[in-house]
Amino acid sequence: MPRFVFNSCFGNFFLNGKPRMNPLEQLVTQAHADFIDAPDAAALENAKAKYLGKTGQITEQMKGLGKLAADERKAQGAIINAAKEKIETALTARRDALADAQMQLRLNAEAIDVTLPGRGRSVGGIHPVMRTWQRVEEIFGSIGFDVADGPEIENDWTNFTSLNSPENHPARSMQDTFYIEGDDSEGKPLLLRTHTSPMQVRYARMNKPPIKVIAPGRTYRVDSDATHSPMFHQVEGLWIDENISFADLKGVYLNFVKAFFETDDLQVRFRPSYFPFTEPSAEIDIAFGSGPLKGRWLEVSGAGQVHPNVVRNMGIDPEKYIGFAFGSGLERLTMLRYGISDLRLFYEGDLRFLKQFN
Ligand code: 2U9
Repeated sequence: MPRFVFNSCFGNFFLNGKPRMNPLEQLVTQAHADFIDAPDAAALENAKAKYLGKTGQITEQMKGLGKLAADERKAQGAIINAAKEKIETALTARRDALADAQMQLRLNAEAIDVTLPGRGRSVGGIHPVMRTWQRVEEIFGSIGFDVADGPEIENDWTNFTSLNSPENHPARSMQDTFYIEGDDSEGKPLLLRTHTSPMQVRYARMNKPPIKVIAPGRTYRVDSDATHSPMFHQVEGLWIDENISFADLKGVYLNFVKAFFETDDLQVRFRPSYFPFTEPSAEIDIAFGSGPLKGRWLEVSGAGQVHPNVVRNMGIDPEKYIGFAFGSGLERLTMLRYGISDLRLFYEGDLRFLKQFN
């Protein structure tokens, strides 16, 4: 029978008179070997449970301490703790080694060839609607029109009331409006402008006649299909002076469409219409004398003589001053110029479409 003799001071064991590793040292050595053998993190955690888990061998040794006398418990406790620390150190070392190996595998698999040539940055281009916006500003600028700018979030008075669409007036329902939560300082609703006209009202209130201005910009209406987008672009024009007539409107607009479509071979006609802010009002149609759209009347704009109420709301005396206004959709002008059939193409961000304009 082998006879173990335990020296509690040094933890040394003698077997049959020869020095031997004590059971705790053996446990540490075994744990170390088991951890090294663990091929991955899951196996390592299983090996850990064998020593440090609830029923692990170190834990069981700890439980046994309760049966020992106080001074022996202290000495034996220190020895078990020392063994436990060694096992934990071995565990951490193996965990780190496995994590490093894992990372190395990933680095190898995801290696980047830094010698490959870069992809480069392609040059962006101007959106076709923006191109139209720029052209419109250039053309009207060349005949003395200023360009107005203003907020896209508007108040009720500037967007509707000042433009002869008082509250509860049926004309308001002509434009389905996006309202913003919360009111302005006077408790009136805030909204996304439904047209660019409020910019012109603001401009006219800050400038004296003659007023000669265009207002291009984004506008918003609750509308979405192949021919309507909830956000779209308009350009409106306004000329107010002491003696401005429909003849001036016709001259200015004809000059614009000829320059914009780069042809003199077109006709313009006015059809009676209704807008709350103009009286009389008209739709403007054009017809090309050649090209794929030859001979077809195409609606390009609304227009009219500015209503005296609107002139008054701009802070101008309607008895002395008179003028015209017009409004066109920038998308519509762009579609006619390039022969685009679906409005939604403008907003899909498809480079195959957009690249054709640059
Ligand atoms: C002020 C007074 C009057 C601008 C006008 C139109 C007619 C018009 C539409 C064209 C296509 C809007 O984008 S669209 O749906 N616009 O028909 N706009 S007269 O009248 C004004 C503007 C400002 C102070």
